Amino acid sequence: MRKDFLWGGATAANQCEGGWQADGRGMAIVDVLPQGENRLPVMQGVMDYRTLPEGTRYPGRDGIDLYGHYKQDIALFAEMGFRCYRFSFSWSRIFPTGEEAQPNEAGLKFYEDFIDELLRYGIEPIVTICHFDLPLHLVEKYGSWRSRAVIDAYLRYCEVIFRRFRNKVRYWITFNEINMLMHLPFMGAGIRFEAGENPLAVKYQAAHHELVASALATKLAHEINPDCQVGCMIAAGSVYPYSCRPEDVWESMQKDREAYFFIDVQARGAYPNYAKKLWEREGITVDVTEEDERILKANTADFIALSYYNSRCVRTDGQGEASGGNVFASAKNPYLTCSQWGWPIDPMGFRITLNALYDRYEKPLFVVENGLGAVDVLTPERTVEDDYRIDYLRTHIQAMMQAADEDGVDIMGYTPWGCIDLVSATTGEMSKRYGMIYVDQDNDGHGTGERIRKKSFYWYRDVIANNGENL
Ligand code: BGP
Repeated sequence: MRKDFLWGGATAANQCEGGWQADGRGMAIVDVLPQGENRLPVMQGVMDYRTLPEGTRYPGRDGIDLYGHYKQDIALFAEMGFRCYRFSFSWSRIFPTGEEAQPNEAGLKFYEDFIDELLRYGIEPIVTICHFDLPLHLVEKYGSWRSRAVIDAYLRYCEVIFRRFRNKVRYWITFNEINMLMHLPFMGAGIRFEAGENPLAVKYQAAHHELVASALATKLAHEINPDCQVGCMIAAGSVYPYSCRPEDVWESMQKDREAYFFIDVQARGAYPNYAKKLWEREGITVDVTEEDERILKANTADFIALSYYNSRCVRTDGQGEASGGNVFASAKNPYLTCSQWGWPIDPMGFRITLNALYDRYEKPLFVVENGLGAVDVLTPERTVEDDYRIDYLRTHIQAMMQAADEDGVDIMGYTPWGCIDLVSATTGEMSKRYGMIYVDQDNDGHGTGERIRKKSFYWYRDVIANNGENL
């Protein structure tokens, strides 16, 4: 385990910030993700949010009002002993349409005050530049990342924040879970499909533009501050073959490659042959210029950030049940129990995933999301006895420490997801809680907004104080 291991927590603007109309902020993707049954088709890019009925609620707009509570919330993070805090900037707070000649000073000032508050407590800011977040204007005008124009808009935004926070932010992450573009294209990257389009071709072209943008942002960040580190990030989780049937093993390898594809480019600097072959087979032409190839090669990521919630499993015999509730299709793994949302619980899979990533890339890893979404009950004593969450975190931290101490995987830090309860990305609801801090708010946005320490709050405070030695 590194001596300077960065223990902390993670959130993102799109799920907790609120203040969606404050200080000149422009509309963003999250502002049009509805609550209820229309959420999934909108996130998948197969339903246009402009056709949603009157009266639809958009829970991401209000989040948990971190915007109005950040001093109080950061004080609670400091009380837990956080050494770092991962959060994201809302792009449209800084460039409301993405195309202004000058940034919105009020938006920059908000993040400056926010970062100063963290630094006052000695908490290292880890900033995700784009966490499922894009000014809606860029979606409407250009069709989002399918257009090269969005690379320029992203780089203008990057330049402004890299310069403004040059002396305050040392760790940047270019895109949250970049591979989510393949699974939930509108939520992840603002991609909505038009009739007659080949969705796979659109997604790979958008992915290419994000990859070039990520490489150019890495270059720019290093030019502006040679001491900063820029990471890429994937939704990770090894894919197991259900059996030793060679077809199962082959299929698990293909599924793993869906995520590796992005990191192969971001960490190694070139498109892997298996991707080029896949494009050929699918009749897809991705517009990749020689200049793009040079950019990708010359500007690889300094570290690989990842989220890990669960492993996955594939079987090719057409038998058995599917594991429910996850955006990644998976066969049910009979050796694992599942969360209330059907996500398998697999701490050993975490160790396997960390080893697999480190073997493949030999770059430092940063675990920037992990955790258990669960329904919490506030007791009459106004506390939450979340032993199930403590169990999940304990076993996962153990697995991570084994990867570091016994297997030699270089891990920079650990920031469990949703350290304060926030709006769930996939369900859009509050009832799927990850936090060590309870927020008194229900699925319809009602509640006092009061922040309450859960049992896991005190447990995690001790974990950090002991540097993970006493779980
Ligand atoms: C990841 C996202 C987060 C977060 C988390 C949990 O994919 O990066 O934004 O929400 O998953 O997912 P959910 O909120 O759907 O339980």
